[in-house]
Amino acid sequence: MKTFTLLLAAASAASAHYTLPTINSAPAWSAVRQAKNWQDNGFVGDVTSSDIRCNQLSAGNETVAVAAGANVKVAVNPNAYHPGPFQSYLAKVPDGQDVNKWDPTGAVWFRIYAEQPKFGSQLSWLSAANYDIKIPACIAPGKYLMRNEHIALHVAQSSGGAQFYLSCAQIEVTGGGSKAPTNLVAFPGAYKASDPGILINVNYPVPTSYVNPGPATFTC
Ligand SMILES: *[C@@H]1O[C@H](CO)[C@@H](O)[C@H](O)[C@H]1NC(C)=O
Ligand SMILES: [Cu+2]
Repeated sequence: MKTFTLLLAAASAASAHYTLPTINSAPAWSAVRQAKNWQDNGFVGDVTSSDIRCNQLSAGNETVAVAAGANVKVAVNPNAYHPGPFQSYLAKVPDGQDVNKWDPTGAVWFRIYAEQPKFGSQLSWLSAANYDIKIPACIAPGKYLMRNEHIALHVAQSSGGAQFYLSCAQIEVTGGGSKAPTNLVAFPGAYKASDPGILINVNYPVPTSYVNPGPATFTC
């Protein structure tokens, strides 16, 4: 009986996993670098693994143009079912580097979006199939990687329990300005398993605040 219950739990957990395969309706895994979970919908659990960077399986082959100040529509397939925040980061592709292949190691990422829940008798998150993420209007034009993640917190009460669903998209920002991004971080490096937004019981007692993991969000 116990085994049966566990199997059911495992089956429902598996069906609740997801990928982030596209932005702005581009063909799946073209302007988004194909992620290791593209078939099994699995997650990254170790924040010290290099998979926390892009969970990358293979290079991209498209770039989506977006005006600075406009939104990028990030799709989650089927949807970000689990409770937890959506977050987005950018890293500028250095001059002379191939946007399809550049490996964004080191402190190159700045955060542009961090979802906060609504508070009440339980935490309430967007858990959406699409997230509209605004590209800062003041950043320099050029090619960027956009690291999008959903952090599932349903079993995050034990260390290593938080589940990271992520991928890296390739965009070319047009227009814009010249403000230098601040609060740059590396992946791995930006998160610790013990961060209060990663090691957290979201069910009991119901939190009255939530601290997003990562650096302060960059603003223009
Ligand atoms: C880009 O990659 C996708 C996914 O691997 C593939 O289906 C598509 O054919 C590729 N496009 C080009 C132009 O190589
Ligand atoms: Cu799941």
